[in-house]
Amino acid sequence: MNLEELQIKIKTIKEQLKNESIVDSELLQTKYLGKKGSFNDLAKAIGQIDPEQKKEAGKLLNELKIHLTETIEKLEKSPKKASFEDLTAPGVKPKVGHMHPVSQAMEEITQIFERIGFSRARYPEVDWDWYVFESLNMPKSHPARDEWETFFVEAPVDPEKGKVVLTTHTSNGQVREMERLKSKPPIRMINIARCYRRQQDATHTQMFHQFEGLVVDTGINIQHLKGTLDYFAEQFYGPGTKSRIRPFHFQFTEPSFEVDFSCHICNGTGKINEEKCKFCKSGWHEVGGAGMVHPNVLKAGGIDPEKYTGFAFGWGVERTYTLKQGLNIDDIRLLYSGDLRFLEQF
Ligand code: FA5
Repeated sequence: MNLEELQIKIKTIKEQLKNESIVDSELLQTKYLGKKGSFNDLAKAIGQIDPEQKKEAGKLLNELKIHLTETIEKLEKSPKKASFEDLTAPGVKPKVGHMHPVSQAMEEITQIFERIGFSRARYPEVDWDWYVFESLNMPKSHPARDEWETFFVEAPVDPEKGKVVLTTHTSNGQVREMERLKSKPPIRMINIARCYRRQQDATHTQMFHQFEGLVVDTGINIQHLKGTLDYFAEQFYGPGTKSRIRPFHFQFTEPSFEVDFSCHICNGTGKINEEKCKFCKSGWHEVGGAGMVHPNVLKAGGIDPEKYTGFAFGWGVERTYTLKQGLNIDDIRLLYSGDLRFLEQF
C-alpha cells in the first residue's frame, strides 16, 4: 500500500462514519476504534508502506484516530438520530393502579350484606339538619347533638329542614330510605358514604366513611341484630370471630349498643402468654354503634311503630378495615396520606 491508497482508505472510513445508521456510540466505538475495528485494520497495513512515506502515513493515521474519536464523542452527546424500531425488544409494562384499600373494603362489605338480602344505598353527603339530626330524635338544641362535631355549610336555611351540614354519620340515610320506599317496609338497606367531623388523630380523620345497616319489618328484634353482627364478623374477619353488644346511648335507637368484635391476635382473651394483648388490651375491638330503631324515627319516616320494628347499626369503614388480620395499621390517617409506598401494599 502506498500513501495515496492510504489516503483513499482514510476518506472511505470517514465517509462511512458520516453516513452511519448505527446510533449507539458504544457500537460505533467497537466498529471503528475496537481491536478488530476499521482503524486497527488500517494501522496494521502501515507495515507495507514505503519507509520514506511511513512518517507521513503515521501522521495521517493519527489524524484519523482523532477524527474518529471526536466524531463518535459528538454523536454520543447529540440527540439521537431516529432509530429503527426493534420489534423483538421486550416491551415496557405500563403501570397499573388498583382500587384504594378503603374502596376495596367498601366492595367487600357491600357483597357480604348483599348475600343476606340487603340493598346498597347512598345518600347525600351534604344534607339538611332534619335528616342528620332532627328526624333522628334529636330536636334543635338537644345536647346529644354535641357528640357530632359538625361542619355547617353556609347556605340558605330551609324553613322545614333547617340548616345544611356535612353529614356527620350515615344515619341520615335512615329516614331517607323510609321515604324512598314510601314508608312501606320491608327495608334492608346498607348505606355506605363519606362522613365529616371536626376530629383528627390516629383513629379519627375529618373525612371518613361509615356503613349503615337498617332493617325494618314486622317482628324484628335484637336476635336479628345479633345474628347479623355475628354473620358479618365471621365473613369479614374470618371464622371464629365473635361479636359483642354493650349497653350504650344513642338518641335514635332504644335500646342502644356499642358493638365490639373479638381480637384475632389474642382470640378475645385479652392476653398473650399471661401478658396484656397490646393490640386490643381487652380482647375486643369497638367498631361502632347499633340498636333497635327508636319509635320516633319510624314515625318521622311515616312508619307505624305499633306495627313495625327495626334495627340499625353504623360503623366506620376505616376502623372496621384496619382491624383485619395481618394489616396492623395503627394510624388511619395513613390511608389518606397519598403515600404510594403505603398504598401499593394493598
Ligand atoms: C354513630 O355515628 C351512629 N350514627 C352509629 C349508629 C348507627 C348507632 C345506627 C346506632 C344505630 P359513632 O359516633 O359512635 O356513632 O360513630 C360510629 C363509628 O364511626 C365509630 O365507632 C368509628 O368507627 C367511626 N368514626 C366516628 N368518627 C370517626 C372519625 N372522625 N374518623 C374515623 N372514623 C370515625
